[in-house]
Amino acid sequence: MKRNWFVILVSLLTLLAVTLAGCGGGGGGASTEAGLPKLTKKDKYKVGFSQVESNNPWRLAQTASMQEEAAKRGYELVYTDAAGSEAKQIADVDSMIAQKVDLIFLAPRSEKPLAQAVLKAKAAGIPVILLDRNVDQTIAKPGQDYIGFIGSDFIEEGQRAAEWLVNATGGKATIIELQGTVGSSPAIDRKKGFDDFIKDKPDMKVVASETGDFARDKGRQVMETLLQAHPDVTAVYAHNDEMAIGAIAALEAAGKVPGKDVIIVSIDGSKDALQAIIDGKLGATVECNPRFGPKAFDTLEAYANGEQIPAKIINPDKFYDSSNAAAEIANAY
Ligand code: GYE
Repeated sequence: MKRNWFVILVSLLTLLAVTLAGCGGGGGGASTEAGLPKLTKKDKYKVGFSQVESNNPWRLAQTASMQEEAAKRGYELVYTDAAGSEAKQIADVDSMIAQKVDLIFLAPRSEKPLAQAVLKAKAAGIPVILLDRNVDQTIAKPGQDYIGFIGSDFIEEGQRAAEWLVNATGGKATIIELQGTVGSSPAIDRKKGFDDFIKDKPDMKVVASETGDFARDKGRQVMETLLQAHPDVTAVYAHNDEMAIGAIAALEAAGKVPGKDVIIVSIDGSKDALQAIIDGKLGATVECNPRFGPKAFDTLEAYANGEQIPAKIINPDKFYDSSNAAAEIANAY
């Protein structure tokens, strides 16, 4: 009998100790309280950067920015390129875990499969910062499973593209939408932002919406096919510039004049896109800033200092159309 009471007492004390430890945090803020792996302060870190693919200027600019910033701070950067494959990206994160990097910067290809990679890194005691794309928040949570997300507000990007298109077409358009990579957060949110903005505008009609995987040639092929079914199209909304440029090629091949017969709007703000605006082929592009290096490494250092890291750090985005493309092209990537 006495022994039972003793067991109950010990269990209660253990529970109390676990609860108190969980509430501690020692000034680390939300990000360090909920079981996130810690980052010990060091002069130089060995960090991983898992890139999705390198088939467009946006990705190349992002990689260059990360490499430059790592070099500037004298950090070792373990860089991988998943070449557009989720399986490869998961394996890339595994190899970073095996190499015992201090922290992983992950640009996840899609929301669900890469959320599992975040959990694996956490289990191995390696903190993760998400760059430019997010993961499924029901599987992995900021401040708990990964430190936080740095990137653009994709819903707002979609809204801004829609707003420009409504003005440019007088609120009347037959639209083909070229979506980004299936299951990726920018594709999901850029679609949502655009759809929400036009939902009470009955003359803005999306007649087809298909993925071009954020790639120029895929965008061109998909546009060629969709044009056959919808020769009456008057507008294109592409989730990135590369697909918009592909769509321009498809329209020209079909004998249409982009910028006149068909108005095009996209997202990213690449040099090629600004040139297409100057040439009168692309109407406008919402900037999505790829230069993550300084902010990414500042966030790493802030985390190591025990500062509270927000769940989302949002990059401000500019906007380019015929009024500023010529003045801005020299600064574009
Ligand atoms: O718009 C696109 C890239 O995830 C925000 O991915 C990024 C997007 C960007 O391949 O061009």
